[in-house]
Amino acid sequence: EGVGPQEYTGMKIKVLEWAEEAKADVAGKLPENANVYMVAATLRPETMYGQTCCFVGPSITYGIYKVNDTDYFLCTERAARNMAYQKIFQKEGEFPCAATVLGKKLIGSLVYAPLSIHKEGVRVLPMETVLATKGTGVVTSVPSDSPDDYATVMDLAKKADYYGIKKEWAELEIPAIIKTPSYGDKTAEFLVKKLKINSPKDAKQLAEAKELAYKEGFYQGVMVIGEFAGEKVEKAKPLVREALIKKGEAFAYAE
Ligand code: A2H
Repeated sequence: EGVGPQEYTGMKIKVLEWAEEAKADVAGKLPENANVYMVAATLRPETMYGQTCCFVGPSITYGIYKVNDTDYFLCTERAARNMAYQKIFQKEGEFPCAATVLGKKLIGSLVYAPLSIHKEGVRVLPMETVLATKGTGVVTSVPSDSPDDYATVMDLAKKADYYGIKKEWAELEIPAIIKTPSYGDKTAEFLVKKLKINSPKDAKQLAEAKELAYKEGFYQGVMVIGEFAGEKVEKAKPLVREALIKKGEAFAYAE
């Protein structure tokens, strides 16, 4: 990546119900009252109202790391190590692993995404393009504002059987989060159509769409949902982040 550290927001996405296949891997390995959070690294905390699912890489191995007596984080080992040195865990430099689970076994788990309009929870779904070497290896999906997320949920809904998921898991309502002069209030959908992106594998066009969406959203965007509706994105972004951190629903994570 570019110069200097990337300042992510680590979203704590609580596991409400494990997928059947994941159950066997976690059974007996965690205290009964343990809270397990999937941690998603995001650069767009102001869009978290629009989370519709949580992506994992199907062939990535995740660990469930002990944060303190009650809380555990699910992420890659690489991320857990970084967090341990950023004093996110109880003991600096230590990241005890309670269990490991392959991404594809997590698919279908029900999780609670803070701030999302989908209060009943969202599903864990596969994203082939998740990199194990970036962030936490977990990506929260905001298809209103991320072209990658939009292209992926469209593909998942289209090929639900192939992916072994329920179609409706990929078809949750996509609320408008940000309005911009160039792309309206459905930035990702607009750019995916404009650049004729047909699949999550259209890497080159998606990189371009990502760049355009990010710039327009940040500099020209106005919030149309939530506590800061009517405010410019530039202003709302750090405010939403602070509010999430204050509520204990997110934390600062850098790499
Ligand atoms: B962003 P950068 Cl609404 N593999 O969050 C692939 N992508 C990853 C990842 C990984 N291991 N870890 C994080 N990401 C995604 C929201 C969002 C994001 C929106 C719009 C654009 C956007 C919801 N998904 O990212 O390479 C995460 O998706 C485009 C900049 O570190 C994270 O922020 O610059 C972003 O990529 C981090 O990308």
